[in-house]
Amino acid sequence: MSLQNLTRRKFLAIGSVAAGGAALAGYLPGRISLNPDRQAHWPQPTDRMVSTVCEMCFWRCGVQAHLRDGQVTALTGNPAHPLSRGRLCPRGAGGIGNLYDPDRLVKPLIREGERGDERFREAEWDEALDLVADRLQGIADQYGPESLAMFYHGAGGGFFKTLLKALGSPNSAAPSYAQCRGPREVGFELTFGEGLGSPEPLDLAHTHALALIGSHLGENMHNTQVQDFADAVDSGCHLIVVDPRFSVAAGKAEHWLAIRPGTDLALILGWIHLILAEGWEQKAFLAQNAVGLEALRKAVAKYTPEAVFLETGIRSGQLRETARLLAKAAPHALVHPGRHVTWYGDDAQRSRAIAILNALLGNWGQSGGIYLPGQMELKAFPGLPTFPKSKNPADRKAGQYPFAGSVLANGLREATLSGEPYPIKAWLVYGTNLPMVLPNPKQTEEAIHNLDFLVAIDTMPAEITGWADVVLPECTYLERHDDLFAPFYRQPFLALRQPVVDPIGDSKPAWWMAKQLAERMGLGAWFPWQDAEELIEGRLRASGYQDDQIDTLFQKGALSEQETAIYLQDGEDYPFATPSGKIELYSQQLADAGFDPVPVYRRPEMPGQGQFRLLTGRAPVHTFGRTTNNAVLLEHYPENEVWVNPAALRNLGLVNGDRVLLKNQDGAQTGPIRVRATQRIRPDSAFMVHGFGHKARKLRRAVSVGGDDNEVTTRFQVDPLMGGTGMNVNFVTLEKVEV
Ligand code: MGD
Ligand code: SF4
Repeated sequence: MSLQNLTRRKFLAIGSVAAGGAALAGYLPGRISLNPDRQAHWPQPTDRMVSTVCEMCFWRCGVQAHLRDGQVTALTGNPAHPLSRGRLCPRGAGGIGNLYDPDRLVKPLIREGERGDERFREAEWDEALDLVADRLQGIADQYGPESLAMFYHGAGGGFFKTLLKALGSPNSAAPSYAQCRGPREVGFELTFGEGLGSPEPLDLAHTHALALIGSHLGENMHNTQVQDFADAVDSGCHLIVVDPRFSVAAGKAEHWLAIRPGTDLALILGWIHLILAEGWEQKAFLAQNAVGLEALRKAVAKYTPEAVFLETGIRSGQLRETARLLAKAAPHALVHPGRHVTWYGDDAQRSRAIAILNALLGNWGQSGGIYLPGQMELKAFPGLPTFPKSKNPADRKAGQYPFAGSVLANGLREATLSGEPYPIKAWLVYGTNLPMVLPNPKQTEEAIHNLDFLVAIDTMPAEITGWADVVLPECTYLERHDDLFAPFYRQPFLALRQPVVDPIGDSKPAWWMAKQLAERMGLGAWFPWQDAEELIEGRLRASGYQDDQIDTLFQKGALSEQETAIYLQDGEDYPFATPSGKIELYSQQLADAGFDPVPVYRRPEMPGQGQFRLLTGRAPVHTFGRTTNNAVLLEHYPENEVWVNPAALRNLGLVNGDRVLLKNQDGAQTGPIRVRATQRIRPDSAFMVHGFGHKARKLRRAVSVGGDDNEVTTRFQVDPLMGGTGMNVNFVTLEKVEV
């Protein structure tokens, strides 16, 4: 593939298509009256502006909300916020569609029918909160506080996590760990002594050679990262894309490696072998900073180009050429660590191999490599009591998954099913749609049947709310405060989410709900502030910020410092937080725990005759299932499709546009989904965007639109190091649906 001209403007052009909520006018709920003239929604210099933080995904860019007559007419990027730099991605600009979604939850709901029937009556807050507090307290008294578990995704989850910890339960889990980036964190921790976090400290804009291994930047849209990526491509970075699918990024690449799915670890070990065999590694850097080079060399000797070709289908010439490109550009070269990496169950070891490869390129603390981020000071609210001692989390047996760094959502489900190591009797579910998130959705349903009580806190009547006993309606991110954000980043900053408009209906913010419940349960000491503003100001003052800085934060939405020393000086020592104090190319920790000290590739099961391996990904205008009822965004990507190679389709008598059911190896199936015949995918794989195919009837725009990959994700491979769920291990066949 030759390098194609990709300008930053073109790459981000899609942002302006959805920008400004211009497409919204036709979809507003009756209670909101906006000017039906679409042009009235374009940003105007006379608009009143309020700065806040986006929550359309978890990158958390700075937003400026444009207000006219008390209504949000447009959302644009906040120039004072280091993550948005004045720009939003399409989802950020389309957030207005979430705010004014007529299907939103606006009243507390109490179940009337069977669980899962989606039949509720509306209730006042006092009744709903009394009921929730009463049931949670009763269950904690009967089975112990650890019998309460929480699943969360998003900023407000922290308030409920505090509530559970105050009660004495350690069982709070975010699926963004074991179903997403957990293995990557573990692979990097084992190698460099620290994980990457979010936003990842990757100096993409300055890299001279970049390898993306299944990272579909541009489709997977994290605003700043895509801006940096576009800059790198603009400045002539050598781009290598490893993907069974010709992704958007592959379209810009110098080398597209259309790998056989499941064999990436063989490829990475092959690159490591070649770099070492040719002496292309950064010798001085490794001599100063790494241990285990000789053991690594020995362990990877078998991954010769010929052996790698047999597994991956990547020709030895291309393997050599791409290894050479990376090595020649080192240390300003980067192998992207990915984000959603739960694929095959060997994910922590694959991530560790990526970490090792980066170490050989010597890019730690280097321009165009992995930079050293800083963080602004942010102390806790003064005078909070310490949490009571609790049992160990219920998500694993003693000694299982020894490198897990967080509670496993799948583990809590398992404990709810088995009652081991102790019973889990109630779930609080905040902002995560478990039926579409945890693999093997039947198990989630069974676990819910085992519960005495389930409370869901959501903005939308998503699937999980249909299973709840009580639904508490949260207002959207544009109508509430959340706690402050102070991430690690190249330019340390603090950011503030604050309300732009009043909450619609009777919806309330998470901080208010958690405080109300805590006070009813005698746990008010952990919520000593009157409201979120007092919490925020208390933390800022405790951290030593002055009036003028606090004013700036409230006015501009962000307070930042100058970029700190993000690169190492020549020869500077770095204190790696591993047991040896060095980068561990060979891991004694892993050897001692009975795992491979250097990653070893093992061939995964391959699809049988007539089967396709199901691969999933993202669309630039959607975030999982949370945006697939958003009218603005649906206008740009209305429905997912299943990508299949035309050669494979011909054998099945199917053509482009046919509707099919995907059936998997266990007999599970999706709803009807349209076929997209495309040469851009290998004949052994099928690809679809995750987050469609909703079943919740009250999501009126999203219900039955497209297919839900999770319905055919009945199988998953658990990572033995850390308990993540590899989900790319399901095989599907296609069955035509007559329309
Ligand atoms: P979302 O689908 O974005 O994330 O999965 P989830 O954690 O479920 O949103 C979930 C819920 O949050 C929705 O019900 C939405 O209405 C609600 N919500 C939106 N905004 C708010 C808010 O402000 N407050 C509250 N209280 N609720 C809100 C993501 C997870 O799924 C992740 S991170 C990954 S990477 C995995 N991806 C994945 C996959 O690709 N395929 C399959 N099969 N499973 C997956 N599971 C994982
Ligand atoms: Fe919002 Fe897009 Fe930024 Fe995510 S990347 S926070 S959706 S603007």
